[in-house]
Amino acid sequence: MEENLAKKRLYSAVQPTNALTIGNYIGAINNMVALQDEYDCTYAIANMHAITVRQQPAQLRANTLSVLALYLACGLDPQKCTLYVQSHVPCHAELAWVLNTFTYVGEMERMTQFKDKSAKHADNINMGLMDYPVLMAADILLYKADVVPVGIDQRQHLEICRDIAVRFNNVYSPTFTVPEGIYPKVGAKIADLSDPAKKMSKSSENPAGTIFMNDGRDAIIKKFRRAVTDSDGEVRYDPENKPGISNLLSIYTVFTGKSVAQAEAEFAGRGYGDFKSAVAETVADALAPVQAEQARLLADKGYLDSVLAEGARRAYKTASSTLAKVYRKIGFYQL
Ligand code: AQP
Repeated sequence: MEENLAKKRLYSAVQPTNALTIGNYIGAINNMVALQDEYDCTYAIANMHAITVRQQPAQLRANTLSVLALYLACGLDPQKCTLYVQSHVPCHAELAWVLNTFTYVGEMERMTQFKDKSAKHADNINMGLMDYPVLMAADILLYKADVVPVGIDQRQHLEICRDIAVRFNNVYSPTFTVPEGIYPKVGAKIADLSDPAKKMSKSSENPAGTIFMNDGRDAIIKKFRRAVTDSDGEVRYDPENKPGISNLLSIYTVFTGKSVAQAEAEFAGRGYGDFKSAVAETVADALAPVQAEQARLLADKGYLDSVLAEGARRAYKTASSTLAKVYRKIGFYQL
């Protein structure tokens, strides 16, 4: 499969920082799968982003294959989309360097994720952590993406990517496609089960509030049973006043395909205990076949490597042509 000129281009990525969560699934992967027929899709495993916080090398390597196997197990089809590892395409680092010269230090200091991660990793506030949005802009712009499906937590980074692209285009001539974000209608920000004010995150210090895609049935049921709710007893979608219940409703509707109204009607007059059990059973049932398929794929390293080799080849073709254009425009002497 080569670049499809008839379709709009789409780019998204996930960091192999840990086992993924149902937040990553609902906010990103679910949409990535749904959109793979409609768009010309490129999906990365963002290991260069991952090292902005300290990683165990062996674990990072293992997580990289794990994310690929999960992509495939969730239904991404390597015949339809390009699946690759970010560090296999050197153009990302090269374009990020150029884009750094179009980005202001003050803008990066204001990024919410930089502030959050600086607080969390106070002993390692490295330049990469601050430069994360510029590398992300390079990722997206290299593939001329028209659209980027991400969770709401990435909105600020996507806005800065658009600003950098417009800035560059204004200084030279139109070079970059300015991308639009696609945010899920439900579940754009799945909350931590034990603290609904916090985003569910794969590197949270409190795994009790996080459902990992590889959690077993017992762990899933236990975590949902302990999910923080409220005292009014009504299963109703009201994110402001009932964040815990609304979060569970988002999770339930995504995994069942039911609407919020249908789910509210289903649990009208029933207690939170019933509702939590139903959400837990639904998620456990949905994840079991994905986990089995992921395990089967992980046992076939030869196949996974072949998907990544083909993905890197295709990704490099598009990325290197964008980079060559940028180098020409900015006046880098070419041989
Ligand atoms: N809780 C969430 N709800 C909805 N979407 C989410 N995403 C992450 N958490 C949620 C979306 O998942 C995609 C991949 O995220 P990432 O790997 O780039 O890292 P992240 O956004 O920083 O997610 P994590 O889980 O919190 O990772 P760590 O702990 O490594 O920082 C993105 O599209 C994101 O929006």
